[in-house]
Amino acid sequence: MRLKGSEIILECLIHEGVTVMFGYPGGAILPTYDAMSKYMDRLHHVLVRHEQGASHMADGYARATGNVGVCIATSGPGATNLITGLATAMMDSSPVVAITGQVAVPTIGTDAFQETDVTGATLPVTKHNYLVTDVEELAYTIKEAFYIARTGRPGPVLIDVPKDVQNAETEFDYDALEPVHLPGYRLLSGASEDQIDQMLDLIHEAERPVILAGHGITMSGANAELQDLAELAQIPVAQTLLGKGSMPQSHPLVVGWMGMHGDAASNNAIQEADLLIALGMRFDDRVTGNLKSYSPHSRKIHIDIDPSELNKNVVVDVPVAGDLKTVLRQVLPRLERRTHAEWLNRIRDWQEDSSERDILNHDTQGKLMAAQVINDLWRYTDGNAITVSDVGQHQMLEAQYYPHQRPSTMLTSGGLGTMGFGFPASIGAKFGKPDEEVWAIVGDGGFQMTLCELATARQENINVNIAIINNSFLGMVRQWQELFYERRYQSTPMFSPDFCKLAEAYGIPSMRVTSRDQIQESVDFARSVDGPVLIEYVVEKEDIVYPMVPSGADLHDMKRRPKPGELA
Ligand SMILES: Cc1ncc(C[n+]2csc(CCOP(=O)(O)OP(=O)(O)O)c2C)c(N)n1
Repeated sequence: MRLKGSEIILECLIHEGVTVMFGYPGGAILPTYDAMSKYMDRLHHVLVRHEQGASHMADGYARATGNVGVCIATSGPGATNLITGLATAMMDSSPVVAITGQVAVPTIGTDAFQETDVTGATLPVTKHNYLVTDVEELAYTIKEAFYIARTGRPGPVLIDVPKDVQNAETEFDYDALEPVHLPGYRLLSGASEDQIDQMLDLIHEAERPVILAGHGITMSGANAELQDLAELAQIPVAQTLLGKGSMPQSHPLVVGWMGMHGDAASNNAIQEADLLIALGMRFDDRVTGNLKSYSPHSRKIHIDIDPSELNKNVVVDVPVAGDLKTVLRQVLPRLERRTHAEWLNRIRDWQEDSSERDILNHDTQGKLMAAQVINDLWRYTDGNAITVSDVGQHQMLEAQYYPHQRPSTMLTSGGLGTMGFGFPASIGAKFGKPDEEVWAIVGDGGFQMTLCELATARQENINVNIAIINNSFLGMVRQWQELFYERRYQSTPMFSPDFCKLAEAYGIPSMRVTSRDQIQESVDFARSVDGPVLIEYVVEKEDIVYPMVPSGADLHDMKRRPKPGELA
């Protein structure tokens, strides 16, 4: 059938399984917007209020579902507004396809109105990108883009389509498209027999092993294999921020989270381990602290789908480039049972020490603490919501106080640490998982970066619950100023609008919570609203997230909350 480029774009999206896309129109993408009216029964377009929101929504959709999220924007400023979201998706290996309009091919390079070198600008923040200058290549390019976004180590892919290419006509037959063939793009599967032998030897010999479970577990669908490995050989599991939920948090072998604000028990275990089994993680500096003193007594196995991650930050004994699920399935049949009772007891002692220091076990003299809010949200949502946190203290507290039992239910910007991600990503997540309860957990600072999407939430009547943890500060930066800059609070005290009045202006129901006994009511209220709802939790202004490994310090050198009765 003969179709225009604009129609081919939308046909291809449908063939790729896309049902919703997040975008904002403009001159160079107008032909594609014009064509949308024909496809509205199969493709829902969500009109955002800022293109950054579109890229975060596509990312939130992708993280919640594992499917590719799609965002769409016009040339120039529309495309450049996507960049923060693409970089966020890139750092966390999230499959996103972005489609941007470009000025017509003959005007490229003339500084035409709203022309930007979008492929140049997004090169470092995409897994791959394309400028399509011939309508004959459009359909295959889109097919290839989806393939690249979702295979191997997933990531964002951008397709820049000049306006005249959208208007040009050609024959379209999706089923007749060539299969994707990419010389040099090798999809990895299993490990060699030799590597399996080496891994098994190290695991069987180890007395103090620790599994480091990363985001790759869930992306590879290796959750059951992880649990089998841990249970069979009785190996404690420490998780990265994005690895949370890879195994149920309540599982007795899950020690907790690792790194800068991770559980002390995990960090201590890593430092004292004689074997690290790193699965689908990348030894980020927030996870390792000082590399020179990182886990000094351990031998190390590292399995990752991306060979460039191996021996990048931490040199390991057995590097394995492969798909985690496949590799673990090779290991499991030959794995011998182990007990490690002494090692697990030692870890339990560290956990008991942590619970004595826990703010939840302190008398907070009636003050409402952010940790209490988040822990109560967990309690009253039965620990079963999808939470999408923004970046800052509330994000770290979410990771500490909202234990997740299922994969892909704790979404946050880990690698880039993008403030403004949480709220729009929660909208994307809810589109992907309409039957799940979705909470955006955001700070007063980050929420103000993308709060224009309140209008999107209202227009779509999307049922997201927004929890603003309002401490009247850019809290995490204030924390660093308190600890490392002698309390010089430069540019961190924060004026905010009356969030409840703001919600009202958007026609969104809201509630302000100032004491702990209102939290249950706030959750009941949020659940009773069919559509967006905003709850502002006014919390203690100057609290510190403990434990904290200062930037670049040794992983065991944690600042800890004093036990009750101890002086700070
Ligand atoms: C886009 C962006 N700008 C700046 C930062 C640096 N930063 C990290 S946390 C933070 C403070 C966040 O404050 P808020 O959103 O109020 O959350 P809180 O820490 O108080 O929970 C800042 C400014 C960032 N991560 N992202």
